[in-house]
Amino acid sequence: MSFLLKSTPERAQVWKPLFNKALPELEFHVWPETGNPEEVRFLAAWEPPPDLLKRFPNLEVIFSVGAGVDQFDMSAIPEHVTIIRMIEPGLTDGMVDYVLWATLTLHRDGLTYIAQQKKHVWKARPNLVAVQRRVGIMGLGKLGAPVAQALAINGFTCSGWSRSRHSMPNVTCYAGAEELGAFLATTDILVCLLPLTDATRGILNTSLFEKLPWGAQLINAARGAHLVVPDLLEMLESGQISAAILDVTDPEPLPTDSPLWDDPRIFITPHIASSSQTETAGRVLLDTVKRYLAGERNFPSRVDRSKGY
Ligand code: NDP
Ligand code: OXD
Repeated sequence: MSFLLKSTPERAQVWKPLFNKALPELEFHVWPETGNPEEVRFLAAWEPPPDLLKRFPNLEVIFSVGAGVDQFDMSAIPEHVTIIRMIEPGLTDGMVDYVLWATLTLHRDGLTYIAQQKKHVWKARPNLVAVQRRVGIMGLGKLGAPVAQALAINGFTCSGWSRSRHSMPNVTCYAGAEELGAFLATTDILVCLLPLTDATRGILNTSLFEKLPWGAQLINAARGAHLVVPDLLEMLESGQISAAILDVTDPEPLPTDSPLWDDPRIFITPHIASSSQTETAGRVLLDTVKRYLAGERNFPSRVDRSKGY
């Protein structure tokens, strides 16, 4: 029985000895070396190799080394194969840091001051304090919920929107399509932390932007395909949206001729909001494999194929 890792050399260097020590009976291979393909029961990858089941006919579990699974072609993964994504504290902490930074940047007019500095303009804008700024998080999952909590602790007036009803201290929670309008109407800074599914692709579009208060700002730290770029550009021109921080684009890397690069109201970061941290993610992966081998199947990180996340 074996475990196959297709990821970075840094992760392989740490995870292989970790697994070898804790589970010596499980062979650990690092792609492109696979050992006997018929022995591969577990695969951890960002993008699995092609012809997965032809290559590894006895595969039981695919782990995403990241939080998202939209990069997997689900139709090529048979139902009997369990899909597990990464939920680990390092990934969560990184996202909390990123969204706090992005929210504070927008809250304190950071993009305006960068643009002014380029033109040597000294011009103060009136300040709001955090409680006067309403931040709305789309997606209250493993990342969105701690982000909402952190924003609330930092004094922002915080709300969240998810598919099912959530409840958490100091965050007004909205649920489902019927409450989306009410959520948007009270959101000055909109943060997208939704998974990319058929239901959420292109959700950041004109119709949604028009439901936000005038001059609202956007942070997309989820996936580029959530955003309809021409709609954002149009909303920036009209003033309905005043600024955006985008960590993700479609495609990635963002083509050098994209209009997003040169717009002073847009701040681009190259998909660095957060990532699985080698040490903490390795321990989570090992723990999950141990529990799987002991017969456990209901992991919170198990992907529900009917929902797509
Ligand atoms: P989770 O699956 O834990 O949470 C997803 C949240 O979105 C849940 O609250 C879910 O609702 C909600 N949701 C899903 N579909 C809908 C819908 N149709 N309408 C309303 N709400 C919906 O995901 P994570 O928090 O772990 O991660 C979120 C995403 O962040 C990842 O899928 C990935 O794309 C992105 N990401 C980006 C990174 C970056 O560096 N930029 C790093 C890591 C992740 P409910 O709670 O009811 O199920
Ligand atoms: C992830 C990511 O999904 O890094 O983990 O985007």
